[in-house]
Amino acid sequence: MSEHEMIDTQLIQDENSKIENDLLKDYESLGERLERRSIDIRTITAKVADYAVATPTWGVGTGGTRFARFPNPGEPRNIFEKVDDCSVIYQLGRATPTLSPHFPWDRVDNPAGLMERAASYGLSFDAVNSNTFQDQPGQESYKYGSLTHASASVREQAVAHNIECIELGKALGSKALTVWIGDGTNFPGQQDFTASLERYLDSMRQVYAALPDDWQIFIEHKLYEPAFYSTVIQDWGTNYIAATELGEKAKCLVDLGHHAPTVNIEMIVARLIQFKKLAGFHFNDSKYGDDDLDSGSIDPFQLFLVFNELVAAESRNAPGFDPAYMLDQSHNVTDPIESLINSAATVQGSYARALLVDRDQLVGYQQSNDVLMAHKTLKLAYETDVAPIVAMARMQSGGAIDPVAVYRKAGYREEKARQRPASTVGSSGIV
Ligand SMILES: [Mn+2]
Repeated sequence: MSEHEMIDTQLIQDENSKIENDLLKDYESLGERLERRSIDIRTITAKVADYAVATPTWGVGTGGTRFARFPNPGEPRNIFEKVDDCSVIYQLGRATPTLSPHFPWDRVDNPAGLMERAASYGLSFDAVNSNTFQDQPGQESYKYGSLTHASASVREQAVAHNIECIELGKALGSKALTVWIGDGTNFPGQQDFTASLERYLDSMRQVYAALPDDWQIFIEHKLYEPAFYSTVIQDWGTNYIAATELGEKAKCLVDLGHHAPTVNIEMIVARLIQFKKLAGFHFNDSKYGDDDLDSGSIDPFQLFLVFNELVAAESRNAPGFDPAYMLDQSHNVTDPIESLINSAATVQGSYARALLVDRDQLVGYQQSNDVLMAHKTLKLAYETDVAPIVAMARMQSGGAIDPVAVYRKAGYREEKARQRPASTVGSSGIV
């Protein structure tokens, strides 16, 4: 357990005690129904309790759109305050023991002090993220690209930033660098497709060479935005090619919002697992063009189908299968702490549902081409209400049965609104 907590633990216990009996009844009832399907609810609960997803430090700031940003009161003003907010998400929800920092936003002179602050809450650091999609004061501009820029000096600057991120990450105990670039074009003819990818590979080979032995590099693709005609690392195919060209330590990161509409993401996940190139996930959801809506808020069935592939890989001990799980969301109209608590629970719930799939039965139906029953096998798991399992896992781990209700009752946001006067400079969330 951590040394200190942002939310009064007595409040959590008091609130839990009011609804604990209801939870026990729901849990027992679900346990009986699962027993009829030869599933032990306690085994599932233990797995769900062990499941963890990283919180993005940028996620606790208010996001925005290209039109405007409407800041929440009490926004964190620096990485230490972001860590404080992330600790609330972890304390109440118990699903998020790691943080994924973003540089240069989260750069500190004293990484040991930052680690200490995080550790005091029981938190540690996951993959670090570089940023070459935004200009920093006194630097050459990334307006026309970064790792793929036509100018060698801009590429060198972008490579150096990524190598610096590895150094900063080492000091924080991270083991992976996630690289997403905004590079691409808005006009046909603006750049040569082949030359820009070749420049990307040359730059990334230099970053790759700086990786410690026990580190990995996660490549994140994105179909479009900020570039609107072409993106250099636009899809999982180019991502896979780049990861294969670079070597074993390079893998492909799947951000759920970075695909064309209607793309079968779960199938991409299966392919990457099969060829040992799945780095992990940035969980979020998407309806049209936005890639940072709350996980499972738009298409929870898709999230379940992704987890169905993950659990299938886990149950057959797929070689090299060890994905990193992270949330990557931007919260424009909700309290980011509430959204992240809720999203982490949604992701856990999708994992729980996927654990309920009767895999032997599924294989049998697939072998005999019983299409309807194969589909119904998945649907039975998906349609099971797993909320009592997720709540029980949370309570047994010391969290709140109803974390959002406790968060509101604790008055954390109101307290921070008083302690953190609104900043007039910059923004602390992705826009
Ligand atoms: Mn992402």
